[in-house]
Amino acid sequence: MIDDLNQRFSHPDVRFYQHDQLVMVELSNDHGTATLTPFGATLLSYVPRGGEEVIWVSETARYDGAKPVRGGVPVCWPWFGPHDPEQIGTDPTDANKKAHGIARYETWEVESVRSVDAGTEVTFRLEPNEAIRQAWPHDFLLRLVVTLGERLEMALIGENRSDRDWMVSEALHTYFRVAEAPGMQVDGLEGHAYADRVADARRTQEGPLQVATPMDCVYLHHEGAATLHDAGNGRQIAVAKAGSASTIVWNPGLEGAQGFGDMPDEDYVHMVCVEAGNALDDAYTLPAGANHTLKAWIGVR
Ligand code: TA6
Repeated sequence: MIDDLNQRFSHPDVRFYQHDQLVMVELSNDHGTATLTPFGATLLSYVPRGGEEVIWVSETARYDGAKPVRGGVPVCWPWFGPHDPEQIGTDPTDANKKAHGIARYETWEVESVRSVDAGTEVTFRLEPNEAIRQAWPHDFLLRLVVTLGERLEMALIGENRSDRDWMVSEALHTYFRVAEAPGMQVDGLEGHAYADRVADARRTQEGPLQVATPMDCVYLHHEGAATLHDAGNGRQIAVAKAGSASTIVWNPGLEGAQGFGDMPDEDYVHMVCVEAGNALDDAYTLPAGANHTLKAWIGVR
């Protein structure tokens, strides 16, 4: 399997290898390194050249192919959060409709590996299979294109191949590794309305955000960039985006982390999710035959 992938997608910047039950793809060029797994098409590491790891992955994460790896950038699609039958417009039925949609539980196909002007690019694709149809009975093609360039670019392209329109909510659920999440400043969200899912309230962000632990907020109609001030690591991490009207900021806090079997209790201090997405009020209709691209760029300075 690994030999086959290394042969089929032979490229000087790319290497496939096995980690427990998962295949890994490592990209490495003058801009840095990035590691992904086709399981969930999940980015697990991004180290810009001369810099340090940007992405948080739990030390106790499982790489068994049964459960999403805790950390990295899980792909949430075609629904974000718990399945909402009214919003998605499909029948509510059963446990097949897992949190954050179907994409992060599936092994995607590697479609291509190539050099592009911006850097080195890998593309994964996902199409319906039996398990997916139990949860999502509509034809689609989903691609994730990741480019390791001056910045790391992720493009999630969803195509409605069915004969009816449906709603999509989604996110590139990016876990950032930071020195100290509690109180960390995030710029760019000021003045935006948000849904606070811890307090179950709607509010407006006054001034720069200071990360609370726990917090679970969906910033609505937010199309600009957000900048994390990771002062303890002497860097700023900017998340720019396109095709995304929501930015989700999440930290589980101590109690939340204690509730996860795949996360050390104290690690909530060293991670925060800042996610490019389209969620809650920003879910959109994807008409039959149409496609939508959600992009995020991660840059460090
Ligand atoms: O993006 C924030 C969130 O939706 C939270 O509500 C929290 O549940 C988190 O994602 C992680 O979800 P998971 O299913 O990966 O444990």
